[in-house]
Amino acid sequence: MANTRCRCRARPVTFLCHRLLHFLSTRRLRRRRLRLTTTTATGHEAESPAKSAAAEQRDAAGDDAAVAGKYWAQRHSLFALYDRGVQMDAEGWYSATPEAIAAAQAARAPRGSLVLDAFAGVGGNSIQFAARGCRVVAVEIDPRKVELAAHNARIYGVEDRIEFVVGDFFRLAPSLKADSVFLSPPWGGPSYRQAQVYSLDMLKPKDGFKIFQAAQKISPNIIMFLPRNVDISQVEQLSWLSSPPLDFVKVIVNLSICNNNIGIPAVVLQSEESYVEHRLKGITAYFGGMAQEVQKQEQNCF
Ligand code: MGP
Ligand code: SAH
Repeated sequence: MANTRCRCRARPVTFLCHRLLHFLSTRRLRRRRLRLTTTTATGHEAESPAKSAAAEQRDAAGDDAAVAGKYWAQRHSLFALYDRGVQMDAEGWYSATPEAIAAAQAARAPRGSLVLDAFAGVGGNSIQFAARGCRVVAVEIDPRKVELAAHNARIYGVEDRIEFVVGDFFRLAPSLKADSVFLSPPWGGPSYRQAQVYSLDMLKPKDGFKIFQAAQKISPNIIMFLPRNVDISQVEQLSWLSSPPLDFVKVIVNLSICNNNIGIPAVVLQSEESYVEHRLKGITAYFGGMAQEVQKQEQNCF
């Protein structure tokens, strides 16, 4: 359905620097500034004449113009059905997981399982988990985004498999149950690229360790979508947060970790680079049963 190809490779991570290209494209895109508003399928902007203070603030951010132009160009790779009326907001434009990547991430979850999408945004990941045949609880703090996500889910015909919850993941976490948890938290906006190495402390609204710990209380089977410049050694450390502490041995490439078979539930870390049209978009880290699933699927490839 998408004319976008996604290549997800489980391999040691190499950091690709696009900053020069990005700088050049940013200058060009600034000139073609598109306002960041809810946008309809026809490309007409559905912005109300009296812009909210929050919208004004967003528009004021220098990066936003470039982001809007850039992501408008990428709209069909973000949502292949964009032209059927998918709706976005400012943050949605730069945060939605490109559809082919979201589908590849969802393919790691067993069909019929219950997935918690803790930071659901405008629905990019929830929709693909539901399309995979999973049941989804989609938590999102911004009520407007929940409306957009529910609308987008209807376009994909998967709304009956997603339960949308408006709320703060950290407050809701103790009462949530799921077979696996998907984490795609805010990275701090498009300026995440300016960090030479992105530290997990830079994730929002809490640092990556706290986010991971909250998820771990729900399930050890976790998928995390992270910036391509993330400090991979920190990602590896996340799997050591288990209590009681686990012994690990490294298996498969240098990023896969499993327990040493002493009777402690396996915690496995796999990470893969997620590409769209040969462009590295982010790093997907798989933990626990999700990582085992990745290993199984990778082995079946050979
Ligand atoms: P990007 O790096 O801003 O775009 O985002 P691109 O086109 O790769 O940039 P360039 O440097 O090649 O020009 C890439 C992808 O990362 C987006 O499509 C989103 O899926 C994801 N992403 C980006 N941001 C800023 C966020 C964020 O704040 N939160 C989450 N969850 N994902 C983000
Ligand atoms: N994966 C999504 C994008 C997620 S962007 C997609 O493909 O569409 C991260 C989202 O986390 C933002 O929409 C933001 O509003 C939301 N968020 C931020 N803090 C949150 C919190 N405490 N609880 C739940 N959602 C939160």
